[in-house]
Amino acid sequence: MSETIELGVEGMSCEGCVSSVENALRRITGVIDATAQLDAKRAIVTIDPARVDRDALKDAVDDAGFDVV
Ligand SMILES: [Cu+2]
Repeated sequence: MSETIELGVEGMSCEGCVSSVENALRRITGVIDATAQLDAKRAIVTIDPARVDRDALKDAVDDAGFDVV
């Protein structure tokens, strides 16, 4: 089973930032896929809801240098 969630992400200014956010999210256990969108200032994350600690998503984005809003 999977679920798609949307995170508002502040601070992305180029495609490098987009990749950083995507890579940070994809490393988390239970994340199936992550796509960040520069213009929309968000990340679309497909997760296995039974395995993902949602706080870990926010922490990973924070640690990569961006803010979840
Ligand atoms: Cu950048």
